Amino acid sequence: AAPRIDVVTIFPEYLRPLELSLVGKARRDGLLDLRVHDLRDVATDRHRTVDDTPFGGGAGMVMRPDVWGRAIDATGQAPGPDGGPEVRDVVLLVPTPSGTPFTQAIAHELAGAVSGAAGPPARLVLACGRYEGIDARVAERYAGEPGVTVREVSIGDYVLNGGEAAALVVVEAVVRLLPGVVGNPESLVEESFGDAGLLEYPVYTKPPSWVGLDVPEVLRSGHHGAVARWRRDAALVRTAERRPDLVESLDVDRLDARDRDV
Ligand code: 6GU
Repeated sequence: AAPRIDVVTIFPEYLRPLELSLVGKARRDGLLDLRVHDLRDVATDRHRTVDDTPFGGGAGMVMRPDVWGRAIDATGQAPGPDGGPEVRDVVLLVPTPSGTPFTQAIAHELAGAVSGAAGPPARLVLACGRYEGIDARVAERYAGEPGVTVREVSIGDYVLNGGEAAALVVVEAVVRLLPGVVGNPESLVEESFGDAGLLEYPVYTKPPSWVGLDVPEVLRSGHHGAVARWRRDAALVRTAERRPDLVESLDVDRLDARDRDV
């Protein structure tokens, strides 16, 4: 069976970009079983209510745990492609500005989990909250469920109106790491946040001169050793300028000996 991802949201149309480009192609090629669900489908009143006022007072609305519980449980009821029920471990991922930072390392973990890199494949369920968030008992309940891992993650230090845009980010970051999705897996290794923990070096293509700006001569020299050296230096300079926090956490043992005093 293809790796499975379920997204639950009150705005299923918000996830339409997942029909496009690399993720859309992975789905059409049968490399990914991605399903988007409308949270309101499991609401029980005639207004299909999913939220209510916060206990303790305060502004805004909070999403109801009973509605979320039914929606999350329902993602496991959907039969597999063979029509039979599936029992698989679940990673419940909740995008929230109060979460732990979402990183490339987490993307790799999730890709490994859903593709069954180490053991039976897990299902990944993304729960997109709106308003002031989801009643905290939802995370608590599923964290206590055998076979379920709950991860509350933030995609950065800014506030979004809901988890949907973050879910798009998480799905794209994970899906491109699934086996067979990126045609040339070499494009996965030289990237920012790849092995070395550095930002990517600047890249150039034709024309060699544009509006008075020239491509660095070394890149046109055909000297592969010199090109590699230049790119390595440029990556280090760029990282030091833009992300001093990353330089702090560089693993000295994984640096080229020549880089250690740059
Ligand atoms: Cl993951 N969700 C929301 N709603 N806002 C965010 C976020 C996530 N990450 C940063 N801001």
